[in-house]
Amino acid sequence: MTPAYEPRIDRVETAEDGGVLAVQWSDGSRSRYHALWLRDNALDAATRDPVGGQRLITVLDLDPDIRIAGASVTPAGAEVAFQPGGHRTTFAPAWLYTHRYDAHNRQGWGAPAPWVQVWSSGLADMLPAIDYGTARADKRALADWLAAVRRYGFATMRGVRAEPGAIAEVVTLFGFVRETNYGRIFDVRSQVNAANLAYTSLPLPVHTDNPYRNPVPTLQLLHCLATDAEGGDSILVDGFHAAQVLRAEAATDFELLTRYSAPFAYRGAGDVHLETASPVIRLSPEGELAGIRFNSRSAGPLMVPFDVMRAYYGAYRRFAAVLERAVLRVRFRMAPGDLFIVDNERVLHGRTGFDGFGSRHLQGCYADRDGLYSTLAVIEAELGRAAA
Ligand code: NM2
Ligand code: OGA
Ligand code: ZN
Repeated sequence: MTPAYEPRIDRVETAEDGGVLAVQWSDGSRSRYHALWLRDNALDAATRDPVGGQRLITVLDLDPDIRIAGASVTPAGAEVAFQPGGHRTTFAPAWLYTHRYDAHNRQGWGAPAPWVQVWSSGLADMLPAIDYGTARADKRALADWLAAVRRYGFATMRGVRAEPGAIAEVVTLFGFVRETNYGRIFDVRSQVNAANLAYTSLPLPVHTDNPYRNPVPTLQLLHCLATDAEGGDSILVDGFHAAQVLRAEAATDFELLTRYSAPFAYRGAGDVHLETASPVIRLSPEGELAGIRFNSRSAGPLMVPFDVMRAYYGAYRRFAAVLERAVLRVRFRMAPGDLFIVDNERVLHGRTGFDGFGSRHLQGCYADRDGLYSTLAVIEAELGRAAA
């Protein structure tokens, strides 16, 4: 972790007739803030509920022409007085620095969030891992593991009792199980007349789960209870890395996959009919790489414009080929008691086929990423640690 800059304010000035506050930082950088934005984001008890921190005012309470009548540096930070209304409030330097929005470290178009670290097959030698007992007993170790999920989009765990239901206890370390039509937890093993190809012994090319669901489950866990069967190795690919490779090699293909929605559908054994659509590569409105949705088994008929269809298939095929590259994939074999968790909007998972006569039994479940990030932030704050 790079040592964090401890923000100090050298000087404040008003500009644009009081419409803007300019802050000169001790590291030489400078950030501008609008008076309207500052008034809206005041952190005092008249603006935010001191207990829960929720905002007490609405945008309609703000004078759109509000101005800064005066500003100065005090030991507590930047003190600002507004007109009309005469409201006076102080912004702590760390808060102002964290929330500076004046052209700073914006990643390039199509790049992931700054905390994301993309990976390739080399990660196989250093898979993020923790022992279940350690995760329960040691908050620091748990925080490191959760931070690995945020950074790499996956992590492994050992020593989870190879018993049905144990996977749900793992989820209580950071959040809640997300129940679906497959149940709270589901058994992944070879069955006759399987309603889902996951419940056969067929190989599963890398995919994200439940692409036909909106909202899509953002985390998936798989826990191994038994593996006597030949085959059935696990495969993981960083979809964000694959997207970056695609962008570097064929920018127009990357763009095509971000520009159109791809439909996905699943009709189970008569009892479900789920469908939705999402781009295969999803960008935020700011152009940040936000999600991957890829699953051949559940892809619906594409409905891109006629003149785009051929090019879209070209892009889709090229991305599928990138996802199959050996240099991008990590392959490992789960043993009973092993578990892995993936960010289901980033890291694709798959398996090699296995001998249907042996016994291979996994249990899986879904959960939500926002809850995991929340738990991580709370533990980091408890430990007095900056976000890793
Ligand atoms: N299972 C394992 O999303 C999918 O259709 C992949 C999901 C059946 C819950 C399999
Ligand atoms: C799944 C899946 C992988 C495996 O159940 O969604 O992809 O190893 N399973 O069986
Ligand atoms: Zn799956």
